[in-house]
Amino acid sequence: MAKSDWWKKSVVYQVYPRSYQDSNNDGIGDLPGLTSRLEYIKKLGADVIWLNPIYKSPDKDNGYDISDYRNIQDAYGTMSDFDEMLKKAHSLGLKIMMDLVVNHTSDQHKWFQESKKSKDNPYRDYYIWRDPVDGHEPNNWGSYFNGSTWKFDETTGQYYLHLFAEGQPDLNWENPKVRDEVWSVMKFWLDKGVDGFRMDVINLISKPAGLPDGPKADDERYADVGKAVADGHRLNEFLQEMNQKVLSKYDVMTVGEMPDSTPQDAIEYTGLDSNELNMVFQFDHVNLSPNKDIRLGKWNDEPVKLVELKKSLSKWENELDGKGWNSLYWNNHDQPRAVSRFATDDPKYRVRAAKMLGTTLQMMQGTPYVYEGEELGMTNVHYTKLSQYEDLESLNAYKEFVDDEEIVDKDSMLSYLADRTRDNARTPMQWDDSENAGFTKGKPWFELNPNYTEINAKASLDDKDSVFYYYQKLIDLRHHSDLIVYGNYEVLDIDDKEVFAYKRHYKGQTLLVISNFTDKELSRDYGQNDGELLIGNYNDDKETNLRAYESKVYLIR
Ligand code: TEU
Ligand code: CA
Repeated sequence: MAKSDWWKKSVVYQVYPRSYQDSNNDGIGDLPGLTSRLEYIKKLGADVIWLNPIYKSPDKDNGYDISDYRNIQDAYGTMSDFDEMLKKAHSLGLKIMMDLVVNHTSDQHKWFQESKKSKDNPYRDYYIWRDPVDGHEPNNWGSYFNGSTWKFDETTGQYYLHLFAEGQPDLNWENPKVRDEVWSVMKFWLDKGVDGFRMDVINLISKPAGLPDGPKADDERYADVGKAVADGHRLNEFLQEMNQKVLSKYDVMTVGEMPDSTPQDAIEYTGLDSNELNMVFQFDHVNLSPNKDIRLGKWNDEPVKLVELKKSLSKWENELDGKGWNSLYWNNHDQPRAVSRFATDDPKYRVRAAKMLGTTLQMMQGTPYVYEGEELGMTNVHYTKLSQYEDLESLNAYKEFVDDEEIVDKDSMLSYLADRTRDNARTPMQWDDSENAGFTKGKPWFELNPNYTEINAKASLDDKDSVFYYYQKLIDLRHHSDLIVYGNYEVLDIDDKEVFAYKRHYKGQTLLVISNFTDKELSRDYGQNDGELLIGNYNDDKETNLRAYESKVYLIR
């Protein structure tokens, strides 16, 4: 089938359905709620919606533990609600990209329920079972969600592998029957007319032969499982089989979520002749400023240094140019809110800073992703008590590092959680200033960020200087510019600690992008006097003068 590259020209809007819009007042966002908000997403100008998992699930990890791939979670509605949502999206010209979570299932999935019954059950080999070694776990891998990746099961006296939570056993991709099951699930949704997949941790599906121990420091309890498993020796083969058996038959968009992948890996999967995926989500820039104590990993509260951020993003821009394709994101349902993390949520600068970040990212080469609420400049929620958290990653980390191992004190850990928790992204969408921000008339499943009275969609839509309309303009610029879509990338003054500036070049034209990441007034000259201002977050242009969080884009002919 002849493929077009519409996904290179598209902007994706991510919807976390649980927190988007409740339609029946049970406090949980749902599909009819989303359907009622599609015009809003269309108005922003997005082309594609990435929908986080909506399948049947015990919800240990908010839908990333699936117990039935072909049915809708009751709280989200019915299959006919889904069909209606898809139909309306298509009628508005919006595409729907589904989340495909097939590194693991829920432990409540029928396959796992069978698998654990006996060693000779026909489904035994759908998962990864091993005998104990010297009475303990088969190897030293540590789960992404803390503790060992192995869980002992009394019934058969073996351990099963789970890279994430205990309730998320890993599928055995070595088994061709498992792969056929996955292809069949994919076809089920593609034949309904969905427009693509975001593939959850797809670079973890091929485990190393023999499942050997991973490298670890003496004071570490477990080895980093990402380093031990990511980009395994059969990954290319599995992805090519997926392409040949499924994807090649449809004109769809695919993005592989790939913790621990390098640009070289990404080129292999998304390269022009790879026949695997369109693009990957890499993690380098969201993994910056980890704790100095490696045992604590991402748990820290130090801001990212601009020079490191520039180096990280520039590396991906440069290395993939002409060879692969980037996805561009500041945040998603696993990350803190962009404006709080990479700029400031100080009310004095928040709007300016949110627009500055939008400019910096969306003018790069790649497909931009906007996470729900980013277009309003929604902020972190700044929790101070453990009881306010919901996400199992945060709760497990606190338990392991504060209660069990006592390697960090309570106050520091609470500060780290506030800075980095996934819950920052998961507070409900802020629609207006009525009770619960118009998200629900019932009791919300998760406390709202109290700043919804100020920061909400209604206020944004009523204000022509809002972050929303600025994002709308950024998206519109991309839709009308091959320079923005295809141009190559040149970072300027990479060691400048205050300004992120770069150029894009295409067919003799140059785009110049300048962003002041500080609250100070600065002076910089990149030749902007010769350019035509396309967009900026102040109402006038002072050329070489850069005001607090000022960002502007010039076209130089
Ligand atoms: O996330 C993959 C992943 O690597 C996360 O563990 C991520 O590193 C972490 O959230 C950041 O601290 C995907 C999904 O996006 C996430 O929501 C799921 O929990 C996870 O896979 C398991 O399915
Ligand atoms: Ca609901």
